[in-house]
Amino acid sequence: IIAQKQVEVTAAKTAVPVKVLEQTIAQQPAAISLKASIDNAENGIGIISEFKRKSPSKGIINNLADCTDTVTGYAKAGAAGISILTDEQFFMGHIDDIIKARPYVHTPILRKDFTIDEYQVFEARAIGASAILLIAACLTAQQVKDFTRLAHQLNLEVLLELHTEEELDHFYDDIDLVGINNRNLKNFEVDLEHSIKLAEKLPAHKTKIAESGLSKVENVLYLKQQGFNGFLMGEHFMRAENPATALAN
Ligand code: IGP
Repeated sequence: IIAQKQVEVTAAKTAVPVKVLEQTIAQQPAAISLKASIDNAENGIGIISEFKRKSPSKGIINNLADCTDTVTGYAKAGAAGISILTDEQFFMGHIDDIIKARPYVHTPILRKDFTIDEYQVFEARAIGASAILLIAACLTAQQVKDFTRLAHQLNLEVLLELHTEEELDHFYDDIDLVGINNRNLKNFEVDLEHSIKLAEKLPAHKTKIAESGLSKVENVLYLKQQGFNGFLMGEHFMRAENPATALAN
């Protein structure tokens, strides 16, 4: 994945140099805080609903739904945040999905991608995202620090995704939100108990997001009780007959 991503990033850099992104960023309004939106969510349950056409584990999930329509529906239904996959190769996403949807919603948008290069951090801010994803499994602890520092300079928040105990050394207090992926990216198994054990090792005050494999209300309530504040859900909404109204229903 990382090698492929490097190819994508190199092409993007050539097409739109960082200098151009910086000019766009200078004209962007202040980013809306995803952390504040989750922390202030009604009933302590902040849903981050995701727009995802395809994934390596599930294949095509929904490649017909319009991103802007879906995202507008998520926002209307009260999503605390919206996650949009921008990875092209594995998830059939595109930065244009965020660029098009952004003007229609006031909800904070998470740019969901494999961040491996500073360029993507500039790009995320330029397209109007509020937060970026950093996946510990893809990065060194030093890269997490470097990308976080840059993100904060650009007024972007950072969601650090963890899955194993070994990855805990990638966490430090500047991280805005910690996501714990319930899904093991190697065998795609979902295990909530594993996530709960990992969450207990993080500071209690940190905003925590449970990610993946969530479709049942009782699981969300259980995870809330175990200290999670946000819930990242994609497939459950994307497989609905109409993803735009799935959260409202
Ligand atoms: C959403 P789900 O099972 O509700 O569709 O999962 C989200 O957690 C998942 O898409 C995800 C992901 C990622 C995708 C979590 N971490 C990292 C790509 C990269």
